[in-house]
Amino acid sequence: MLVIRSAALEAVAVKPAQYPGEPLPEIAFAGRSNVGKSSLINLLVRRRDLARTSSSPGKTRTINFYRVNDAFRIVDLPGYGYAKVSRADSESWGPMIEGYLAGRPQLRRVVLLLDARHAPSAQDLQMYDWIRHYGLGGLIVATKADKLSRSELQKNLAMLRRSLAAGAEEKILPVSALKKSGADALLAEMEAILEAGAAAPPEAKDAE
Ligand SMILES: Nc1nc2c(ncn2[C@@H]2O[C@H](COP(=O)(O)OP(=O)(O)O)[C@@H](O)[C@H]2O)c(=O)[nH]1
Ligand SMILES: [Mg+2]
Repeated sequence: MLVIRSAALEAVAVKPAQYPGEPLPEIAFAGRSNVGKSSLINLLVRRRDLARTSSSPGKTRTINFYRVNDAFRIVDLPGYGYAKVSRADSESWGPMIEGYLAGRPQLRRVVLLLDARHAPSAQDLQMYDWIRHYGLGGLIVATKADKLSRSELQKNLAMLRRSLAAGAEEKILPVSALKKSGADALLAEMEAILEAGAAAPPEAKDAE
């Protein structure tokens, strides 16, 4: 069981020169603004306020690197899909994310967060295509599961799986930061990802 003993913000970056230098393995988290990404990161590391949570979405336009156990990093990618950001901000988002996905050899996986209540947006689908393109897919988190009944949740997990055309090997894990549920299953996946990476470094990720 992955036990998080320490977690600290190590770097806030808008360009690769600002990424941390030490090649620790990284697991990144992506999703629409307000999907619950900061809340989930805080739940994983059991800190109320490591990643800032906000009821005014769209503010995080940086890539935030959290160093965990001095062994790996959780990387908070900037949220997308919020209308009220400046044009300059929305134009810098794509290159910022792609620069990270394409140019970060120690990146092991990108966890895509989707709201358990809703069908994925066009941008969610595009994001997941991108994640798959770089060979970093296979783990999806359905957030805010507390907002659904058990049967609605089961129905929506199946809907998300169909919408993403996700295969049986791809995992979709429900979580609730409010009820503090789902973190253990996600931490177990993260541990497996980190161990697999240590055993056999992946091949070049953008090979055709
Ligand atoms: N009911 C419920 N609300 C949540 C949950 N996670 C986050 N929220 C709320 O959703 C809003 C956005 O959360 P935040 O973590 O800042 O989202 P981010 O923009 O993706 O980082 C906040 O008002 C949170 O309190 C959850 O599991 N359940
Ligand atoms: Mg956030």
